[in-house]
Amino acid sequence: MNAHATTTDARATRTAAYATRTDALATRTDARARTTDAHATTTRDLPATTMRTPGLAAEAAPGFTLLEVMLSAFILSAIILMTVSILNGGNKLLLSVSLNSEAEVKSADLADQIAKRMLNGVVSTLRDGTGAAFADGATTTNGVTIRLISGYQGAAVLGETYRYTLVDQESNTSDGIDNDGNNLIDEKKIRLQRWPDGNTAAAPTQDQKLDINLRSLSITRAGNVLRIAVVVERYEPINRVLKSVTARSNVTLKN
Ligand SMILES: [Ca+2]
Ligand SMILES: [Ca+2]
Repeated sequence: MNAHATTTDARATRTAAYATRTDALATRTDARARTTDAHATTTRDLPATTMRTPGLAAEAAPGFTLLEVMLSAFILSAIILMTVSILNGGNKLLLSVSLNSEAEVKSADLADQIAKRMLNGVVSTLRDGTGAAFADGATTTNGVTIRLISGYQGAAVLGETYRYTLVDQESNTSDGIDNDGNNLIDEKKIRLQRWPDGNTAAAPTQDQKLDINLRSLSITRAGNVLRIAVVVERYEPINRVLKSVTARSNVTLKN
């Protein structure tokens, strides 16, 4: 009976010990639970600071507003228009300068051609384009006739005669059309005739129209100086405004 009681006491002691271990386990579980709570508290506290970053991303996510897109498109269009306008203006200017130079070169070339011819020798005869007198101080618009002295045969003067006259280039000389497409209005041309002597009633040995379109020719005699001016016309390529270019060249006669 005592042995049994002792065994029962021992069992009770083990039960008590087990209960104690269970309590300890419960205590550790509680402690772990508190730690978890503390961790949970910390974790819950974190979003209070870190949530602000996702908050900013959430604000940027919707992208540009319609107004912003329209404003950007307007600004871009304005820039493109300005660029095209500047480039176009540059092209107009370049084309205008190029054609202006071309007209000036052609008209100056003709004036120089007449001038150089007169410089070739001493003049024995100087008249206008019709063969009429060309007095000092006078201006002729129909042309000029000049005979250059190349030598003498007894009392006779030798030398070729040149005549430059302003003639119609084609049938309609007032329509302002560039018919031959060389950028110059073709209404008038310079006709060059050449005779081996002073007999301008005879057939010339040379009769041609010089390759330039003119509006007018003007030659003024001032002493032994001839002031030659030729005028060419053309339309501006872009705005179609009629433009006139005048080239002047002076030649001093040897006599
Ligand atoms: Ca014409
Ligand atoms: Ca022409």
